[in-house]
Amino acid sequence: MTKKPFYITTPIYYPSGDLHIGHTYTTVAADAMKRFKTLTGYDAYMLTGTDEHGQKIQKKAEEAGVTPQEFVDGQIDKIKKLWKLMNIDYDQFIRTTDEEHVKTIQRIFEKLYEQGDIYKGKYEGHYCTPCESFWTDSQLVDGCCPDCGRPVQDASEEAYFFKMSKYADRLMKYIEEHPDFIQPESRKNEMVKNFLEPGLQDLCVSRTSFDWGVPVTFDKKHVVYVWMDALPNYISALGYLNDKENLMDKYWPADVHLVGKDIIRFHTIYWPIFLMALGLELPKHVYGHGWILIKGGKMGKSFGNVVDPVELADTYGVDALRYHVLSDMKKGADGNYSEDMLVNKINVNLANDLGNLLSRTAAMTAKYFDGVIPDAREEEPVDEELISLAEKTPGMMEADMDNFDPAQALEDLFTLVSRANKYIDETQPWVLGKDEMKRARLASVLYNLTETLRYIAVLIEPFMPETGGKMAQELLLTPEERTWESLKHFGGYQAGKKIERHAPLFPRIEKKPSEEAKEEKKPAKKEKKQAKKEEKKKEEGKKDEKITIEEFSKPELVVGRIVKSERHPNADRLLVNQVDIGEESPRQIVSGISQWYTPEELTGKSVVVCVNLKPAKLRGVVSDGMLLAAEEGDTVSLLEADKKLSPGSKIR
Ligand code: ME8
Repeated sequence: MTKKPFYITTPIYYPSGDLHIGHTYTTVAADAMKRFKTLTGYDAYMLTGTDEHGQKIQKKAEEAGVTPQEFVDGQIDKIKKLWKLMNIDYDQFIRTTDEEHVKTIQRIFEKLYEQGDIYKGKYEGHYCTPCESFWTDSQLVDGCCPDCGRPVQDASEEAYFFKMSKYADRLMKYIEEHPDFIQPESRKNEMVKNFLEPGLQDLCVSRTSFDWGVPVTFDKKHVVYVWMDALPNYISALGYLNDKENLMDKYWPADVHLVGKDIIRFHTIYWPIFLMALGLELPKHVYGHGWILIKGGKMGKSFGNVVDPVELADTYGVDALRYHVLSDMKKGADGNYSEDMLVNKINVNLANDLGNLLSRTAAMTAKYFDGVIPDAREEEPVDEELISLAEKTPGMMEADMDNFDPAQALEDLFTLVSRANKYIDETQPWVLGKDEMKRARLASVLYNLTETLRYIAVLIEPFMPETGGKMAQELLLTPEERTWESLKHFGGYQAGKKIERHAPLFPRIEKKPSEEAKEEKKPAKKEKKQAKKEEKKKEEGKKDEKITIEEFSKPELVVGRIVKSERHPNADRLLVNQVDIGEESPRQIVSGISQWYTPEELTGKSVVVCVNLKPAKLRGVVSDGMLLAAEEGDTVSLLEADKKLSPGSKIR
């Protein structure tokens, strides 16, 4: 059966300096989409590359004292290395200096000139070099570029023009008839209101004031305007009007051009009009994502706040970085980057939620079944919710990805991770393990967890390929167990394999939050005082209330031993404790006691633990239980239990 093609592109990057995590977002998102489509059975093809002509690059080369060609040649390796590091599985890397691309541009220019869409005239206006954009007087904002706010240069020169106005009505009609062409909707409205409705002016498509560009074949002192050179990369890569292999029939029209919101205008106005003039179909979708912001502002060299993806990937791992950027950029909105947020996500979502799910399941399988899950089954109603969520998750994620929303797809996947963690709490395998009669049930519980982990391993791979691979390795998944089809019905995991325990998927990161983060997170003194007052009032009221013995037995109290304690990554007041309560692995319990205890003092203490408190996230870290303490004046002391009592002993 021939697979359905899916063609996805990233913008081609200016090789004018180091790429930052903002650029990385577009490429990682495109890669995740390509991999997801491949998983679901498509013949997915991804294009990326570099946009190498134009005044900006020529200037950079002059500054560096080399020719423009030498300058761009010197940048390519670095960019390709970055994509390799980020695990980008692109199919083609195009450079606008490639001979075949240049051919395409020259032929397009000739064709459009011959058919009368391009004509010669004189350009009088302004040019913004950083944006490589022309502006008329009325388009300037306070005399500066309306896109980036920087000063513009006066430009007056003989030039070729493209008749944009001729196609404006057709484009407007197309946008109306294809409401999902420009996504998200807010960007569509912006384009229509700000550019199409006021009317399009003819576009200047050649320059004579510099020469680093594709020469116009019939008028050599002109080079083609850099956007008319860059946009057709999407078709020159497929062999349009050049001598490369013809992939146009297979992949054109593109399924999606993924671009940042700053260049959506070029992709939804200029590009479709050029395509109409060439008699080609328009791309099915143009998706304009937001920006990754730093402290609410744009990232860029000129702002002095670029974040280097190579450094971050080296420090925290590629998948953690991929996860951070993908989950952060909600559909249509800007994302935010901070190192504290990244560390927090690693500790909470990756180490705690996902990593622990795998390690707890593997540890219990090792303990109770010597690492081999037997085929015994004994289902109970509590399994139903987990199973049906696992079966629903692939479809939900597919819909999210078709909606260009990797952040939502990851959220859906991590809902399954949380559900599986909750299932461990509900089924309490460590209790089942104590009863010989419950072995079949215990096997079922561990099977269900392993099978859920298989779903997670397969579904996480497009987003975090290394993690998916590691999980598959630990669970000994066969190629058949890693297919989309195998996720149709819960139960595809072949029992009987002996699982070995591996190193944690994501080790917790010990990192002091920045001073600034600390300040932000401190509750105001006044709020604290008020909360204390209210609590005191409540406590006083309670003294007179009597409760029944049934009510008293509601909290389940046991003896616990603190095996490890550390400071919370984001809150000064809190300590994150690992407490042995006689379960398979220690419980993580967060307590607001750092004012009275150091982590070292706590380690080894026998304490009283309430174990059936609903788990909660405290400043992003899950707390599953509560340590009991007494309060006297301004001091808080933990209730300690006799050291002779073993962890897990019930307190009544
Ligand atoms: O625009 N957050 O190249 P480019 C998210 N050559 N995305 C960001 C970002 C940020 N902080 N900063 C930049 C060009 N980007 C042209 C494209 S395509 C035919 C030609 C995104 O290297 C930006 O929005 O300046 C754009 O989509 C991409 O990085 C490349 O930017």
